[in-house]
Amino acid sequence: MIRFICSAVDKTGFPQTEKEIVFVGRSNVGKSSLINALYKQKLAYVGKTPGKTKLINFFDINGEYTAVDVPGYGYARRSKAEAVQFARMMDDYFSRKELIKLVVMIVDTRIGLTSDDLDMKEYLDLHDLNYVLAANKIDKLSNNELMNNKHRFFNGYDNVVYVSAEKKKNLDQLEAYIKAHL
Ligand SMILES: Nc1nc2c(ncn2[C@@H]2O[C@H](COP(=O)(O)OP(=O)(O)O)[C@@H](O)[C@H]2O)c(=O)[nH]1
Ligand SMILES: [Mg+2]
Repeated sequence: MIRFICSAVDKTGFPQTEKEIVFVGRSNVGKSSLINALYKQKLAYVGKTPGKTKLINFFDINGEYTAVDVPGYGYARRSKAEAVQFARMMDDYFSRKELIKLVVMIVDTRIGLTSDDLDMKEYLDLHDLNYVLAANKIDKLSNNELMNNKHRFFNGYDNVVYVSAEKKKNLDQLEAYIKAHL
């Protein structure tokens, strides 16, 4: 059974868990869609307004692990205060390092890693966190384009799964990757 545990804005609200798999990504990359597709239910809000979710959401996945949905990054924050609050929330969350088994970083297969994605990757490397790239929206590419983009954008990475949240493609590969890191 998959169950919503709670939402939190800071570490005072984080639940006690054992193993976490966290989903990160630029706003609009399809993070909510991917979470919903992977767990076959509407856990995350698929929205038209980028950056709407400002909470960290925790879900219990069959008692096996906790899936964590953190707010999207890389859109212009309304204010400095908002940006500072976001950074603090991320730092608070990622300080739970020993619980975090894998970070699923969702990127757009059509554009590869943007500078915001590279900042995120650097942050993960700095904190020594395991991550897998979920290169999403492959349904928007022809086979030939996909082959070219794999080569152009993802050549240096051995930890990539190419998926489509919308068409539910290769989600079993992502699931296997997650299971292997629990
Ligand atoms: N074609 C296509 N569209 C997608 C895919 N995943 C998400 N989208 C669309 O991209 C937009 C943003 O999706 P959402 O899940 O809200 O992204 P989030 O901001 O990262 O949570 C929505 O219009 C989705 O329908 C995908 O795999 N393929
Ligand atoms: Mg979302």
